[in-house]
Amino acid sequence: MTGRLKLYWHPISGHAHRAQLFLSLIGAPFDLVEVNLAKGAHKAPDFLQLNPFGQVPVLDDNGVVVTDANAILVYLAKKFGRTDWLPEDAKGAADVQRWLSVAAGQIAFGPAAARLVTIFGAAFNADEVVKRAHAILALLEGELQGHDWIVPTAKPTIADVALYSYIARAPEGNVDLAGYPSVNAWLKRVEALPGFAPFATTPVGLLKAASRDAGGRVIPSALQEFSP
Ligand SMILES: N[C@@H](CCC(=O)N[C@@H](CS)C(=O)NCC(=O)O)C(=O)O
Repeated sequence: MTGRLKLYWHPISGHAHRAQLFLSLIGAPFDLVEVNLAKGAHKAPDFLQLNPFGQVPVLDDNGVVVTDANAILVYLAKKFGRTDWLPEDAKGAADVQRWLSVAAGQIAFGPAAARLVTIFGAAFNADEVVKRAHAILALLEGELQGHDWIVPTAKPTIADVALYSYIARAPEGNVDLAGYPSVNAWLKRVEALPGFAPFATTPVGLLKAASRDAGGRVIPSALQEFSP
């Protein structure tokens, strides 16, 4: 008998949400294990044994440990035979991988970095990361015109899952999504998928007053939560 999957996670991590979202979309039985980033639990020896990078998310599948959000998506799609989310043919797989690279590249260094500035006061040049965020959003806006999903197929793929969390919360990093109607329509399509798991909102950046969270948990003050 095997136990449930365990996802080491933190509520305001977009990378962790990416993994949680996919687990939820495919209906895999899992438990969340909150890693206390504020107290440095991700740098403690027992966690570093799981992930030497000292980062969430980490998936533990009965002793099979998978680190890195995109690697977790691939693992889960393969493990559960979900070729609908990750095609097996050469071109289909390459089309998905292309966007996983964007999630780990332009998204991480654009909207995700902009959010790190407003939530944690990260030492990035705010104007530069916001500019990068708009560059990738403009590209995505073009790609999504006339298509439901980022790989233009009839159904979503793990590429959509990989891109969702940090784009949805881009306003928290002072990245205004108003000029991107196709991106907004795509966000809504993802949020309407059966099994969708909302990502907590943090009232910072453009979300200081408002909170568009599709029913997610609101973290009243991430900064407060992260003070000792
Ligand atoms: N490449 C990793 C990046 C994960 C990552 O940046 N996680 C952040 C939370 S969003 C983290 O744990 N940061 C703590 C640290 O780097 O010390 C992935 O895709 O999982």
